[in-house]
Amino acid sequence: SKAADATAGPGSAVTAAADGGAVLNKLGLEAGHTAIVGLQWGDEGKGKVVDLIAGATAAQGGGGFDCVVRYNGGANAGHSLQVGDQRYALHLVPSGILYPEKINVLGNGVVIDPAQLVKEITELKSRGIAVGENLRISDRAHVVFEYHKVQDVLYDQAVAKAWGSDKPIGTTGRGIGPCYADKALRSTAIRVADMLDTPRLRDMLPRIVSVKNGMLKSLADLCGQSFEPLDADALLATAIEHAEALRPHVCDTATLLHDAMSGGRRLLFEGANATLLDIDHGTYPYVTSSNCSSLGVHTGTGVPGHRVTNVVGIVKAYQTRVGGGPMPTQLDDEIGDRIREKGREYGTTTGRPRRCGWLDLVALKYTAAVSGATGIALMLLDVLAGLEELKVCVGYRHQGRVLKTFPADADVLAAVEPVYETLPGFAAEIEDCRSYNDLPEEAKAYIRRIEQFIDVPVVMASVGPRRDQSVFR
Ligand code: 2SA
Ligand code: MG
Repeated sequence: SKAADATAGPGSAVTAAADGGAVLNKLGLEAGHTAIVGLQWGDEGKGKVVDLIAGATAAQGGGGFDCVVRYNGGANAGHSLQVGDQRYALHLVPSGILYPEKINVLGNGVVIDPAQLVKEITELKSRGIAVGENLRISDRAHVVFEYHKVQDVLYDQAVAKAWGSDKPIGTTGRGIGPCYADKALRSTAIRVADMLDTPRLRDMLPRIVSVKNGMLKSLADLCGQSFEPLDADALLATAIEHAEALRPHVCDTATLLHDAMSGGRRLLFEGANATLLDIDHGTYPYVTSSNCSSLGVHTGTGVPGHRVTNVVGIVKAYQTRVGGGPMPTQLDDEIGDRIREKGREYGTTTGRPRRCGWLDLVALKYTAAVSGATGIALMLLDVLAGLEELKVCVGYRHQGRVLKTFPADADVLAAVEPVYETLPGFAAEIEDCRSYNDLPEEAKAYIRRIEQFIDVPVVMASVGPRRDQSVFR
């Protein structure tokens, strides 16, 4: 409720009680383990939905979630949470940290940047949030080091040099791709368990740094840049320091989650990035390096597929994309600019302006299927208020034909011409709507068209950043 939002602090029982159990019932999440997954190119507003749901406690009836679990990605994710007048920007720590009774898990599929994680923990503690036994880190997760970040940036530059400016992925520079690449390469990878074993780390890290320095020097040469080799001793000292800070949180998280499920506890999986950025099912090669669709839950945590019965697909009422890669419905006009300004479409992690455009229902139908969405949360609907008409993309035309499936080839996706359907816009601002019936008829028609096209119900719509700015069907 509005009153609770205005007065209660983070994690306070008042906030949880006010919008907890009721929200679960409204979303159809009374039972089962649940995944929250973005169905576009990220920044759909997953953080708000996770926070709404995580706020539900078992005491509120409906049996709330006990564990909030990250399964993919790393510090390339950015969740901003608004609780009362407090704003939190989290990159690695799961959003459930604001509730003292929740266990927050970074699963084996997450890549851990120790410097970033220690920084987030320190900041949360300094703002009065308890971070102890409630944060668990997988001993099997891979660790991001400084050389991964240097490689991330140099590699995109080397690619730009070899191919020209359209080719680079436009990564976040957080070392994500190089860390997952080392995971696949194996010999130069360091997992959290290795980092905690100081003698092993002392043995491994200097050898790895010598290999990395050789490779980074070649990349820098290719880019015509000077390169200062990384200092293995300094990296080792920092890594040992971070390992000590993180040690109390590290465990076998797959076993922890299985024990939790056996004990009747409920799990909430928090996706980072989004389904169109999934390395297998996204718009390859313009993707990130993890399985960000709901499919990543299973490999990224050790919880098998049949255990996750609810998948809430998070969808923005329009389309955005940041970094490289095609986006068929992109608007390079005043409507695109208007959406960017009203929706504050600038990256949480890198601050980059996002490309904006009309909602792409062809892509959404595909991602809803891949991620197995059982319900849709439609976010940022308020941003569309005031537009005379709303377009949605209902087909891709390519070389004179309308494609039957979402194309695997990024060049085809770049060449398609969207087939639009036009719906009437809604003139009135909707940020004060508190129930579905408060919405203008045109907004309801827009919602109905979406669910009809993708054949998944829209269970909630968001009309503003605050918790109480949510309407349910
Ligand atoms: P990387 O750094 O290797 O993962 O970059 C690869 C591509 O993936 C894109 N990318 C993103 N795009 C949008 N949002 C991202 N993170 C969100 C944020 C967090 C979220 O707000 O920062 O919504 O979970 C994100 N992360 C990666 C990137 O632009 C490259 O195109
Ligand atoms: Mg974001």
